[in-house]
Amino acid sequence: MHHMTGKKQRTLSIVKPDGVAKGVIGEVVRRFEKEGIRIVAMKMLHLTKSQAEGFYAVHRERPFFASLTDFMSSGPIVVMVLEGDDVIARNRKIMGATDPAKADKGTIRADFAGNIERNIVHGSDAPETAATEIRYFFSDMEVV
Ligand code: FUP
Repeated sequence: MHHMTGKKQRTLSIVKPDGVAKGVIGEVVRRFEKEGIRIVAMKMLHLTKSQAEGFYAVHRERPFFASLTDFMSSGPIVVMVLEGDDVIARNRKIMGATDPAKADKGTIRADFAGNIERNIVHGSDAPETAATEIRYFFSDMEVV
């Protein structure tokens, strides 16, 4: 389907440590490509605790912050920049709801996630956060 009036956007996607451990990097990438979303940057890295805290700084007062940042620094992740028309919303639809128990059938989280914390993928939620999150992981030169 062509989105003639859609606005080209970029968003940050992360395959979290549980997704890498479960061997679903390729499956996540396939779901993006199948929808015509372009991957314009990609790398694997293993966050330190303080790098995970920096990424999730907006959540630092939440009760789950310590556990979430322990999890996010527990193993390698794959970070990607996705590009396409309305890609922020489209990515979040492909991901499914934060809590996999509430995620629609056929979404990444419904299919693979264990619980609300270990939920396989991250996706930016708005253009401003997308820009901030992309900058957290990628220099301009690393985005094609
Ligand atoms: P999302 O935008 O779907 O990633 O969800 P949020 O920004 O609300 O939450 C960010 C991350 O915090 C989630 F991916 C997992 C974690 N989280 C919890 O561990 N417990 C909660 O109750 C809510 C979020």
